[in-house]
Amino acid sequence: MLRFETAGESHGECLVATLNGLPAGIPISLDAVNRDLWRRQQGYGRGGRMKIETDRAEIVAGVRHSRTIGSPVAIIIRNKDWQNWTEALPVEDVAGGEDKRRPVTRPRPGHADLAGVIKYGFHDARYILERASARETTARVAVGAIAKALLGEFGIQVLSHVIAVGPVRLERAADWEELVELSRRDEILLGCVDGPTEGRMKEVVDQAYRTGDTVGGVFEVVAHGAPVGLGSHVAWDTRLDGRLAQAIVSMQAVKGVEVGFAAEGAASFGSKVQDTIHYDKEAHRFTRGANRAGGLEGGMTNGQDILVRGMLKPISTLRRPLESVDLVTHEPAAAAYERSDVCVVPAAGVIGEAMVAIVLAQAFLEKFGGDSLGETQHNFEGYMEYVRNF
Ligand code: EPS
Repeated sequence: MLRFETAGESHGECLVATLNGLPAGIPISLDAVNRDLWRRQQGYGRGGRMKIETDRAEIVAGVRHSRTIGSPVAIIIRNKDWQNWTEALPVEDVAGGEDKRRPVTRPRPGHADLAGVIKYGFHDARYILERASARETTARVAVGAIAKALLGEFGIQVLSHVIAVGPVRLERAADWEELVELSRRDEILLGCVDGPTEGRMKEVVDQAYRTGDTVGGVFEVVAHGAPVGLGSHVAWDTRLDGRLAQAIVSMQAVKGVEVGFAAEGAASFGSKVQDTIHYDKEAHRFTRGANRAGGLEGGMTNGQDILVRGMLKPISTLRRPLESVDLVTHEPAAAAYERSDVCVVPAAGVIGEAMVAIVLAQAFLEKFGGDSLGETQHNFEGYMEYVRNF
């Protein structure tokens, strides 16, 4: 069973992740991990924090000589901003540091602040927001890059693109080569494959900048090359579509998820929605008339590209703050603001890739197992030969 955990506060010393259950022998490139961390930091509308940080993974266990050795992989990503918070957020409560504390007593609508302070018994939302912050996703992206390394050994790749920012939407399908090209760019605007549409998305972000507002959107994660049969129809918690949905909605600010063309399908007749089945006798394989199911039928992969979309609400920290109430005085007060992002949809796409890669790697290892990469490959190849002869 592939398991991962993260720890770390947004302005603490570092973010930490552990990943346990990988076979030995998977090639790991720190450059590839750091490239995904860099991609997560990009996008038009990112805030001041991204100018402070240059996220880099330090792998401190589980990888030796560039390959996994079967033991838990442990990763650290240091927060450069920590040096500005050493007195405000110390581990030990040293006497005299009280004046350095910056209590947050005006909870932000839409953030974890209010429910968190009531639940955990604080009158300072600092202790909640430090962990609720999407900074935590840095650790998920590092883990996702390791999961991608496993999947890559079996020809499975996971990428993303932005299909909507506010009301501006990409009105055409993107093909896989466009996503590959997008992932190689060294300058990222809004992560949309269509230039004119991306330009209109930028105008929406500019409008949010001008008005002290924020804007959300929709990203799509595509997993290419997955074999038929990952996940299972037999139980609610083995259905892969449900597991992917949980992974995507667990991301900060994501309020909705769509597998394939779900919304469109709900508004159409069945004859227009199902992907017809065909057989290519020369290639010895089943083919489909379309991919509206997003690569998942009955909670199992069907061999087509896996399509999962995340719907992101606008970030809840607004420069022009919304109405709130002071936790101490109970008087009306403007919500807290230090700094924030205006738009994070392209970054969310990269985080979505990580979550999809982790869930797929889990399902992959459930099916094929193996303590070493060679053993996993042997199991995989045997199954693929069986599928070819089916
Ligand atoms: C984030 C870092 C945070 C926020 C953002 C995500 O940095 P700071 O709070 O120091 O500015 O920019 O977190 C939120 C959007 C949020 O609402 O908490 C990051 O690394 O992605």
